[in-house]
Amino acid sequence: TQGVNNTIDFKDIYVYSDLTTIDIANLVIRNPDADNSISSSVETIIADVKHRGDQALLELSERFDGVKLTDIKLGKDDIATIASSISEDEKNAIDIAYRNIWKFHESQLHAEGKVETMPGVTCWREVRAIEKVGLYIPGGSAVLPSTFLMLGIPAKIAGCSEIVVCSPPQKGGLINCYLAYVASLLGIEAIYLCGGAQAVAAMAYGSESIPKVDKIFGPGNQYVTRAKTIIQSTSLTAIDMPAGPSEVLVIADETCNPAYVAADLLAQAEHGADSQAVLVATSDVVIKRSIEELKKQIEVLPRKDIAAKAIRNSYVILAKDIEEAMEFSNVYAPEHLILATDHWDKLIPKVNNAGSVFLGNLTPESAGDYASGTNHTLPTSAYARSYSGVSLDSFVKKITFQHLSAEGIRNIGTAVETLAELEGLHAHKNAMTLRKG
Ligand code: HSO
Ligand code: ZN
Repeated sequence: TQGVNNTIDFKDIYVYSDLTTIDIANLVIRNPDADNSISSSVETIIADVKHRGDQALLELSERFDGVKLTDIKLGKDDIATIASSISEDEKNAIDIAYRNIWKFHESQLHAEGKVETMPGVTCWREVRAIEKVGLYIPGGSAVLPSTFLMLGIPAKIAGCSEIVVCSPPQKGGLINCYLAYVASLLGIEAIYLCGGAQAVAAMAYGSESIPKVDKIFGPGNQYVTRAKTIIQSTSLTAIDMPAGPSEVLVIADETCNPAYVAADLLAQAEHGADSQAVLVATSDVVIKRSIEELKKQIEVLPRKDIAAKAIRNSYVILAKDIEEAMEFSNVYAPEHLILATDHWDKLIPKVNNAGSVFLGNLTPESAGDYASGTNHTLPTSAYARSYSGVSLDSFVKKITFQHLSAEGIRNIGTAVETLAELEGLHAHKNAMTLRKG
């Protein structure tokens, strides 16, 4: 196996105090070799779908998914039949996740009050659902019904009037039974058998079968991500967030359980060879024992090869104390942050940049990935410095309203006139003067 790296080791172990600012900046870059070579093929696909619609989609499915479809749309009856094949235990598990995710997202529905900024000047915001949303549910190396729950539930709670779902066809030209079950729970009546960049293009521009949407959500491979970035600036369709490979940063001190730390790192690593699982620990012993555990646990994983590659793409940092560890974490801005320590409560105020945080030794990321209630669609690649994860807010707009009474005009009129005057905008001034009388 010449040229194949079979070792299961992190790229390196660094001592935090030895790192320069430049070293840290380099460690924080996730995909140094992410190239743009796929851009031109994604642009070709988008143009093709835009101009030839369904015909292009059918040909692209044959080329990329190896499936000759006759119909892109899978209807309600087919979905119900496919969904019926899942076991009771599987149904129960999905139902528990569904209820918890629903409960947590429903709690985000709070109305704001009206504010009288001056007597007679009333301002407020009202929430309106984004009317048409598109959910992309990947179906490649892993089919993720959990992602369907994470996107479909807030879309339903928000009250989006049209929820378009695209997922690549499986080999038999259908969809996975778990996706079908989630669709039936959500009352979604159609799934479009369409994946990759072509699905994004279809939802952005519409085709004979696939309706055009206002915003596209969901993770995907490099092609899907590139297509989302392109359509965001070239069509009227928005996207949830820029998405890169998934990542976790675990902060561990002497109160951690190294077996749990290893398990959490591997849970991240099995997502993809380009995933990153970073360990920041406050002691040599914790590092040594966590790595030993990781080497033991990885052996029995069905996705061992993927996980091993991700670990080779990841590193460990030895910090002098938990504060130093937090300092690095805030610069890294991880999608997932696990605080593997009994002293997690005092760290909460120190978390500035992270997508979703898992507190204490009994809180694995898997809980949030599937069933605790929080959303697992989160900002990666340090975007957690400025982006939030998907929530109910992602599916709504907030519209401001205002009303001025005669008293309001009396109170605010002169200020508006003066401001218009100083900006040299006399039509603005006049719109107030006429009303003031
Ligand atoms: N960790 C992934 C979500 C996921 N995990 C889905 C398992 N299934 C990104 O947050
Ligand atoms: Zn996961």
